[in-house]
Amino acid sequence: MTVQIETRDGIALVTIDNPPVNATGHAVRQGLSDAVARTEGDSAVRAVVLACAGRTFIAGADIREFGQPLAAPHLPDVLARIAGARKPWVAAIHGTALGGGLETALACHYRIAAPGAALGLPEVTLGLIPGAGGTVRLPRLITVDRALDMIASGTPVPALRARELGLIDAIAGGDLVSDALAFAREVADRPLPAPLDDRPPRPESAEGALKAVAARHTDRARGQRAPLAAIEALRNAQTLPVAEALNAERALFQALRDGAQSKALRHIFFAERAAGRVDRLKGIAPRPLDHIGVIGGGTMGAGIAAACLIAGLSVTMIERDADAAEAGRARVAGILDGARKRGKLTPEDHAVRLAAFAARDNYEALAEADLVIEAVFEDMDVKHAVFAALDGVTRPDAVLASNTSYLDVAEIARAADTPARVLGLHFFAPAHIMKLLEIVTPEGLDDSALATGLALAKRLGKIPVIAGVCDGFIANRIMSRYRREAEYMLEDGALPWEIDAAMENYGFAMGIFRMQDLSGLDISWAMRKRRAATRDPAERYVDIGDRLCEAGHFGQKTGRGYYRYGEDGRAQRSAETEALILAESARKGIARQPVPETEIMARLLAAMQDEGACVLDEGIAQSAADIDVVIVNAFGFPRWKGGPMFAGGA
Ligand code: T1G
Repeated sequence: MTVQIETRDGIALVTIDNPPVNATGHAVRQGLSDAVARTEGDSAVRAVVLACAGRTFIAGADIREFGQPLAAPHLPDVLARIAGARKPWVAAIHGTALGGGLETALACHYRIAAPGAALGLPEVTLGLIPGAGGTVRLPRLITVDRALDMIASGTPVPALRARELGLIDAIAGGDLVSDALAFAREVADRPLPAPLDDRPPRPESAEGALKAVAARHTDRARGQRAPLAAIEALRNAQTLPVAEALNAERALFQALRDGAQSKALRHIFFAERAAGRVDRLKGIAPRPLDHIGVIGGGTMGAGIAAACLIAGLSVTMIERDADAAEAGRARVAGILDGARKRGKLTPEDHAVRLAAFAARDNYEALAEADLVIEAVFEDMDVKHAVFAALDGVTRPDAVLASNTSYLDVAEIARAADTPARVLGLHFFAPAHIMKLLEIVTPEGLDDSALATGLALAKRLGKIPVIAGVCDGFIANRIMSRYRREAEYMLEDGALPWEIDAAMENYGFAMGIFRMQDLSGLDISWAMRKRRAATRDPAERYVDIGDRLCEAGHFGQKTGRGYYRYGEDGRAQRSAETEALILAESARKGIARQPVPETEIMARLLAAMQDEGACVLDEGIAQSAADIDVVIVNAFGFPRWKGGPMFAGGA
C-alpha cells in the first residue's frame, strides 16, 4: 500500500511509502484523499499525523508524470481536503519536504520536523513555480519577502531556520513519529488554527525588503521565466482574493510546465541522474574507498585533496620534496578554512577533516591507499615516472587515476604494471566546487576499477560522465571546436566582446573570450604549440591567440588578453586587441563583415552539435544527454536551454 493508516490511542498515523522520494504520484494523491475521508469518518480518530517511510518526506510532485495527462485527484484538490479537515493534521517531516511536499505540509494544520530536515520550494530549478498553493499559502505563514526569496531562489531552508521563520511549529527532540504523535495528542482537542487561506499575507520583514528581493531575482533571472513568474504569483497572493490567486498560480504553473524552459530543465535534471550509469557494472562491487592518495599539491591536486577530505575520506598528498609538500598542505588547509567560514564545515568537522590529511614527500606513504589520483604537470614523461613509482609502493588492488585534461590515458596506463587498474578522473577547476567529473575509460579497464571511480564520484557528490579516450575527452574536445569557430568569427568580422555578449545574452554565465582570459591564454597556447607538428595544414588556423601570447598577453593575470583589465580587474574592450584582429583579417585578405548576434550563436551551437555528433559516433560519449550534462556543467551552457544537443533537437 502506497498510503497506509494505523490508529494509535486515537491518533491516526498516515504513512506514505512511495520510493525513492515519496513523490506525489497518482497512488499517493488517491491514498491521501482516501485517508482524509477515512479519518474524518472514524469517530475514534481525534487527530492525524502524516509521515513518510524511507529517506525523506515528500520531495515533490512526480516530475516523470509531467508532459502526460494528470489523473485526478489533482494535488491542489487533495490539499484542499486536508486543509478543510475537521480533525488536525500534523506533518512529520524528515529528509527534504520539497515542492508539493512542502505544499502538503502547508495544507496540514501543524508541522514538526526532524533536526536535520530541510524544507523548500525548488520548482524554479525545473523552470516552474509551485502549482499547489505554495505561492499563496507560504506568504501567509512567513513574511512575504522571505516567501518570495524561498520560491524565486528554490533554495531549501534547514529545520532550525524554518522554525525561526515560523514555517514549522516544532523540532523533534527524539524519534520524529513518536514526537509527532505526542504533539497530535496535545492539539487534538484544541480549536483548529485558522486555515492559511483565511489569514492575510504576512507583511515584509523590513521596509523595502520585498522590493529588494524582487529586484535581486529579476537581475539573476537572465532570461529565465520562472523567477519572474514567482514574483508575479507573490504579487497576486498579496493583492487578489485567495481563490483568484490560487487560480492565477495554477495558470502560471501550467504555462511554465508546458514551456520550453521547463522541458529543458527537466531534461537536464534526469540526464544528470542517469549519467554515470554503466549497464555492464550491475552486480560489480566497487573496491574499498577510505584512503585516497593525491600526487601533486598544486591547484588541482589541492582541490582534489580538499574535495576528498570534505567528503569524509582520509588523504595523503605526495609532493617532490618537503617544501613542496608543505606548500600543498597549506593550499589544502586554506580551502578547508574557506569551507568552514562559508558554513560548509562545522568547526568540529573542520578539525576532524584536517586530522585526516597528511602531506609527504615519499611515495611509501601510499602503501595503504585505496585509490591514488595524480595531478602533476601535463607531460607524458612526468606521468610515466609517477605511475612507475606508484607500481612499487601501492597495494595491487589500489586503483590508479590520472587527472589529465587531454593526454592519452591509455598511454599513461601502459606505464603501469597493471594497466587494467588505471583510469582517468578529470576534475574541473576548482576541483572542490565544480560538480562535473569525467571518468575516462581506456580499453581493458577492469570493471571493478571503473565501479570504484564511480563510487568515488558519488561519495564526492560529483556528477560522473563516462568518456572514451580521445584528445580532450568530451568537454575540452567540444570546447576546442566551438572556440575555433569563435576565432574564425574574429577573423571574419566579429570582435571578442560581440561574441561574448551574444553568448551571455543566450544565457551563458560567461563568454568564451572572457573565460579564456580568466583561465589564462597560455594554457591553450601551449596545447596549440604541442599539436603544431601534427596539425592538418588544410585546416583553417587563426593566429590571433598566438599573437597575443607572443606579446606576453596571457589574459587577466597579465592585465591584458582579449580584453584589457583595469586596477579593479574589470574586463574592458581593448583597442590594441581590436587593431590586432583587424590586421590579422587584412593579412589573410579577409574582407570583414559584421556578424549578427543570431549568426554568432547559430555558428557556435552548430559547432558544438557537429562535434557532439562526432563524439557520439566515435563512442566517446554514451549518449547525447551525457554531452548536455558535460557542456552545461563544465562551461556554463544555460541549463534552461537543456544543453547543446537538446537545444539542437537531439
Ligand atoms: N519526481 C520524480 N522522481 C524524482 C523526483 C521527483 N520529484 N525527485 C527525485 N526523483 C528521483 C531521481 O530521478 C532519482 O531517480 C531518485 O529519485 C533519487 O534522486 C506540485 C509541481 C529529493 C533532494 O524539484 O532535488 O513539486 O535516478 O539522485 O541526491 O508545486 O532528488 O534513482 O531512478 O536526486 O538524494 C519539486 C527534485 C517537483 C525535488 C534527493 N521537487 N529532487 O536527492 O537523490 S515539482 C523537486 C531533488 C513540484 C508542486 C511542483 C532530489 C532530492 P533514479 P537523487 P538525492
